[in-house]
Amino acid sequence: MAPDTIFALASGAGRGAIAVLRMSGPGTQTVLAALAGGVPPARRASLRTLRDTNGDALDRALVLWFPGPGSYTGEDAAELHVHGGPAVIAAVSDAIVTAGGRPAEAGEFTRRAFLNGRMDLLEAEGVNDLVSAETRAQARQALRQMDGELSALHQGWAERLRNLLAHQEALIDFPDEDLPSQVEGMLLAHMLSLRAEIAEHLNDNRRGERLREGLVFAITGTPNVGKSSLMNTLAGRDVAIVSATPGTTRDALEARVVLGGVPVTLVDTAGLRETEDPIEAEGVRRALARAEAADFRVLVEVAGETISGAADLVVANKTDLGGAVPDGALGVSVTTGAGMEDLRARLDAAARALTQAEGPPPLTRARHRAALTEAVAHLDRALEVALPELRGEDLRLAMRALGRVTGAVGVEDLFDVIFRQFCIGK
Ligand SMILES: Nc1nc2c(ncn2[C@@H]2O[C@H](COP(=O)(O)OP(=O)(O)OP(=O)(O)O)[C@@H](O)[C@H]2O)c(=O)[nH]1
Ligand SMILES: [Mg+2]
Repeated sequence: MAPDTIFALASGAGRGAIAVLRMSGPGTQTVLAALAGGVPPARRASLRTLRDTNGDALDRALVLWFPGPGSYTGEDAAELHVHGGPAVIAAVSDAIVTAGGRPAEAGEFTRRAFLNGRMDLLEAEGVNDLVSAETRAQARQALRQMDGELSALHQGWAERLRNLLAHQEALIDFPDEDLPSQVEGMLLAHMLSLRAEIAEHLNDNRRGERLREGLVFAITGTPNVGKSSLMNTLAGRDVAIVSATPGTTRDALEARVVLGGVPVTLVDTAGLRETEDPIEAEGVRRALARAEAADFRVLVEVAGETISGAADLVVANKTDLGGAVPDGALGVSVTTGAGMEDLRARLDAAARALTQAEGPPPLTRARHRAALTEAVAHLDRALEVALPELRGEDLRLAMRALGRVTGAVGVEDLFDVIFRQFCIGK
């Protein structure tokens, strides 16, 4: 059965100067004939009057025709750049439905691009990440993935595995030749180096996933040291209640900021102390849990009143009161602003260090990590087993695991999960 012809608003919702409606599917030419009086020259912007079935004018629009298979989806496709008011968008959408189109589901254009071999699963995920990117650093990472850098890495590994498997099978088929012991030695050496390379890539401190998802920085310390004051200053708004009463903050409070080009959720927590008050005790429990799960912990203390605790950065606050800043701590005064520039620079650097990847593009999803971990486990087994037939089976399983990352094999069950995260129109 031929696929439906789908359409969607590809530009943002709401009023705008221009709105882009895109469509894809075998009925695209029919829709263009009905609305625009025919198919304009391919891949060139043409000004056309769009009309409904009664011949009433709906808008004057730029029409772009992208014949398959060279389009984004691999199908016949088109874009209508119409005036961006809700009435125009609604009227043109109605006319497309009348001409045989139906509204697209989330991610349906990119799903078709994948199914038609225009991109692999890693590249499709890169498209989604680029659309969702909030910062330049995230966009850069997404673009590398969309452009196929991560795919090339995986394809290279898959290619080497295929080669190993071919040699392994030759060993099984010609057991009596003279070659075997030499070939087997080489085979094992190659398996070992491939295993090491994939394991090295997994050992990346989750940089790519952290950049994609954003980081969590927890602000902890004893009561009344100025944690909430610091949070408000870093967030640039009044997120948390500040007061001279120790034990003011109970719930963990969050604010989204950008540090070093990375989205960071700052978490202000209850002051840590022994307490009889069950509500405050719950706050302390939550504070400890949030600090434990955070990517980075800022421990605040008051200059001159050193308290030790686990931290990635110790901040000695209230230097305006004259207390000494202990070794290894960063002295600041949230009230006067002294030292705050240094503190921001330190936080920027920490966020960058936690997410920056040198060399090959990093993994960006738990899905990739799980599949590669499985591939390494199969390679380990292949290296251990003595029987060539069994080794071949483990190599095949390792290849399957790798193939699932790019979508080369067995990912039908993943489609809905992956493409549902896309926005409609992508
Ligand atoms: N002198 C001085 N006072 C400060 C400074 N920063 C905060 N304070 C004051 O210290 C008191 C406590 O500030 P908070 O920000 O509420 O402290 P906290 O650590 O969040 O306290 P809890 O929520 O109770 O744990 C308030 O009266 C603030 O005005 C500073 O740099 N210098
Ligand atoms: Mg507080």
